Amino acid sequence: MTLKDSDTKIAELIDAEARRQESTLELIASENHVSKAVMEAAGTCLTNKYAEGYPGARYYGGCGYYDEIENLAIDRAKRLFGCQFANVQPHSGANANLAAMMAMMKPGDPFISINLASGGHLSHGMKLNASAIFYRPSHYQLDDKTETLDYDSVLAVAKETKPKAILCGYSAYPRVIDFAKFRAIADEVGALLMADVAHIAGLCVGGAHPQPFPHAHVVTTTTHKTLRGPRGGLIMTDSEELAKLINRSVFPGSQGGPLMHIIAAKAVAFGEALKPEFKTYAAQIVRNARALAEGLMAAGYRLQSGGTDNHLMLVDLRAKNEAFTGADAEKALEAAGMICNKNAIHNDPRPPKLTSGVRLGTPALTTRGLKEADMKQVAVFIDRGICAKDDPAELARIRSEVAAFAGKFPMPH
Ligand code: DSN
Repeated sequence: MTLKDSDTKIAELIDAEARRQESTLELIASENHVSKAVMEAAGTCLTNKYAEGYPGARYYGGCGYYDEIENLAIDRAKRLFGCQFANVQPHSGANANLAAMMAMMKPGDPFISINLASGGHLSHGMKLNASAIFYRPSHYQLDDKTETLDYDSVLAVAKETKPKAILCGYSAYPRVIDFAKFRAIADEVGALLMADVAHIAGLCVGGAHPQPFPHAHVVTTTTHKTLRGPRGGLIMTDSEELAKLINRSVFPGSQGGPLMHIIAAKAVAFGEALKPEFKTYAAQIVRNARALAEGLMAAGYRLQSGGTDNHLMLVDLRAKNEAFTGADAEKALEAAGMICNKNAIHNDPRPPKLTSGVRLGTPALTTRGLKEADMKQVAVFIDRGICAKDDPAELARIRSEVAAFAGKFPMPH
């Protein structure tokens, strides 16, 4: 029985969501549109089975095909990132990070990272997260003038706190990360370097951002952002010793049965990312981000750090109008058919629920085939949408123009 026949309500909601995605412009920097092949693999009979354990060492019978699938996913991940070991079982990026921390540290051990408000992730030591409940985070800073990473601050905080691990990799950082510099600091203080490349993974493997290996001891990522796979996590290392600890920390340390349908979809996505076309895609994401950034700056907005080197940008709305908030902009843009999230700007005086900025990214629009000239048009739509925040009629007009524009760019097939 099809979904439509067995559960009309859910089928209708899924159809409505598909129409929403088609008719809007997806600018959330951490989202993407996966291929039909990835989606197909995720929606298969592989969801039926328990496969606790690892290939060749499962706790259930009947896992022969699952071993082959998981081994393919592992091999492809290793080829993509150029490393020796990969664990493809983490259900999410946060799970991957927790397991990586369990492998690197004992409860109570200190580590350093950037805090959430400066572009970090909640699993990098936000006070309510397991990473801060079980470990002891301290934070290095961005340089106030350049609004980019302050490597002197990384070294100073590392020397002061003697961390077991140094975390780099961020959720809202528009510039290149110098993994070699981080490794030199880690070596100087005797810490392990963990790079959470969730946001930039697709750029790293596509040649549009330096790779974290061989510098990082441990690399974690999600699989669904620039990497364009199903929602999930991944942990890698070059160290056999750490690989054993990582495997143990994922299962049985923090997870039970792996989501084998998702692991199959990860394998498909990794296979896609190994193709030459993916390099073209990664380069286009960055070119599109630059074009969007230029369009927005020309319209009077300020970008944190003055621009972008990767897939995302932080737009400081105050340069356009001191009264504009991220919350208002996010709402107005959604009404106008453009989906993004409010985001704090460095040293933002406004609280996290309000903020003075929005975070915009180009991975999803690039998947739909938009190029630089199209991004200039998107910048015009964004500016019009934000400026019309108190004018529902104008927002509705923009919404229909955006839908017509989006219709020119098909979803992946
Ligand atoms: N929540 C994700 C983001 O939007 O950046 C990070 O995992």
